[in-house]
Amino acid sequence: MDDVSIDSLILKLHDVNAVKFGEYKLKSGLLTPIYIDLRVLVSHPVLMNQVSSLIYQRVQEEGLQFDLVCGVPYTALPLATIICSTHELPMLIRRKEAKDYGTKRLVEGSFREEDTCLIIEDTVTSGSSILETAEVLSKEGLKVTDAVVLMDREQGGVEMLASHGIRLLPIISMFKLLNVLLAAERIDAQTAQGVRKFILDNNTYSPKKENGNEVPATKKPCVEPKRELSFTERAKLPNIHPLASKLLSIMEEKQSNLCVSADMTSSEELLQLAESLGPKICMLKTHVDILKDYTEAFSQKLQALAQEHNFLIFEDRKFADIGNTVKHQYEGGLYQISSWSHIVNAHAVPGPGVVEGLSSVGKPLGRGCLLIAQMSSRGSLATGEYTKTVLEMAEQHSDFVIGFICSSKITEKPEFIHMTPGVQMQAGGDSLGQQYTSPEEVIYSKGSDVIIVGRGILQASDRLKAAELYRKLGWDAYTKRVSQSIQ
Ligand code: 5BU
Repeated sequence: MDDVSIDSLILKLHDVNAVKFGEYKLKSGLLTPIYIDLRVLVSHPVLMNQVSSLIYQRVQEEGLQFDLVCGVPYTALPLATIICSTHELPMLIRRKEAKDYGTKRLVEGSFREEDTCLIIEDTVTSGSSILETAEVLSKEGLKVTDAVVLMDREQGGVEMLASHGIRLLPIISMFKLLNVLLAAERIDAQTAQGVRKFILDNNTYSPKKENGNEVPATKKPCVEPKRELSFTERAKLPNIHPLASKLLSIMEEKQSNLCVSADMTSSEELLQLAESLGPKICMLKTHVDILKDYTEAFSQKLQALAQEHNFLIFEDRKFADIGNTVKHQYEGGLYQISSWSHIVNAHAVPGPGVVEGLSSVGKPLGRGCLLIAQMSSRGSLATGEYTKTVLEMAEQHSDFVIGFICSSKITEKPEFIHMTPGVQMQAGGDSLGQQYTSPEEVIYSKGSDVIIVGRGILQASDRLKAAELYRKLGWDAYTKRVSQSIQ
C-alpha cells in the first residue's frame, strides 16, 4: 500500500466531512477535539470502493488466512459486503439484537465450528466494538485472530485487542492523518498539536484494567505499538544504503540535521564557510556551476574539510536528461562531480533512465542520489501523481537512491531520508518564487529529516551563530517528533 494513495484518501475523507475538528462527545462520554464519522461514506460510492480496495490490499499484503469475513455493524457492514462481493469471499452478518421471532440467531450466514473469521471495522478507539463482535463470533464457535480497521485513533485499541489475542491492522493512524492534513494546510499546527496531546493523554488501554489484574506477559500485545525509529536505529536497518547509514550516523553523532546550502560564487569563500560551519552541519550543499573560479584543487580541499569535520557533500546538480547524457555530465566535463560529491540529485521527468545513467557511474563509487519529489518554489509542478511516481522510481532503485528532496515526508519507509530546502526562521519567500517554511514546521509537523538552509544563514551578520540556531531548531524538532511518536 503506498503512502500517496493513503494521503489522497485522507484528504478526500476530510473533503466529505468524515473527519471533523471541534468538540465532540465519544461513546464513552469523553469530549474529543477530532471526530471521525465514516458513516457518511455510503453517500460517496467512489470513496466507498477506494476504502474497500485499500482494506483488501492490506489483507493481502499481510497474507491473512481466514474462512469468512464479518464487518462490525453498522458502518463497516457495507465495506465488508463490497470486499466479499468483489473478491467472492463468504461473509457473515452479526446482528446487534437477536430477533425475537424465528431463529433468534445472532450471526447470520453459513459457517462451520472452528472456522476463522476476519473482522473489518471502520474506526477504532478502545477496540471494544471489535471485541464485542469477536465475542459473539466466538460463542458460535468461530475463531477470530485478525481485524483490519480503516482508521485507528491510536488510543489503545491495538494493545487492548492484542491482550485478547486479536491482531489489529490499521490502515490510517491518527498521527498520519494529522500530518497529512497539516501538510495540505487543511488544519493549522495548533489544532494538530491539540489533537496529538488529546490522543496521548487519553489512551484507553491499561493492562491493569483487565479484571483488576496485570495482564500476563503472554497476553501482552503481539504487535508492537508503532514508534518512529531514531536516526541511529535507521542507520542500522538491514536494507539501508551504506551512504544513507553514514549520513544518519553523522546526524546522530553531531546532533545535526542541518545541511547548509553554500551558494557562493567564490571558491575561497566557500571553503572558508565549510571550515567555519563544518562542525555544525551534517551535509554541505553546493552549486558548483555558480563558482567563478572552480579548480580541481578546490574540490580536493572541500573533500579534506568534509573528512575533517565529518560532513557529506551534496552537489545540487538536478540532473534531468536521458541516461547516457547524465552519465557524462556526472562523471566528466569540467567538474567531474562524481569524483568529489557524495550525493547528487535528479529530476524524475526523463523516467528511470536518468537514475540508471547516474547509478552506472555513482554506484561503484558508493555514491547516493536524491530524487526531487517536490520543490519549494511557487507553482511547482512536482505534486500529486508526479510525486507518487517519483516514490515508485526510488523504490525500484533503492541501491542508489537514498532519499528525496521534498517539502514533507512522502513515505513511511525509514530507509529513505527526506530533505527539505526553502527553510528560514520566518515564513515568506523571495521575489523569484522561493517559499520558506520554518525548521519546526518542516521537521516536526511535516515529518522531513533534514533542513537545507541557504540565505537564512549566509545573509546573517554572524553565520556561525545563525548555523548553531538552525542546528538547534532542527534537532529539537526532530527529538520532539520522535519522542511524541511513542503512541
Ligand atoms: P535559500 O537561500 O535557503 O533559499 O536556498 C535554497 C537552496 O536550495 C538553493 O540552493 C536552491 O537551489 C535549493 N533548492 C530549493 O531552494 N528548492 C528546491 O526545491 C530545490 C533546491 Br530541489
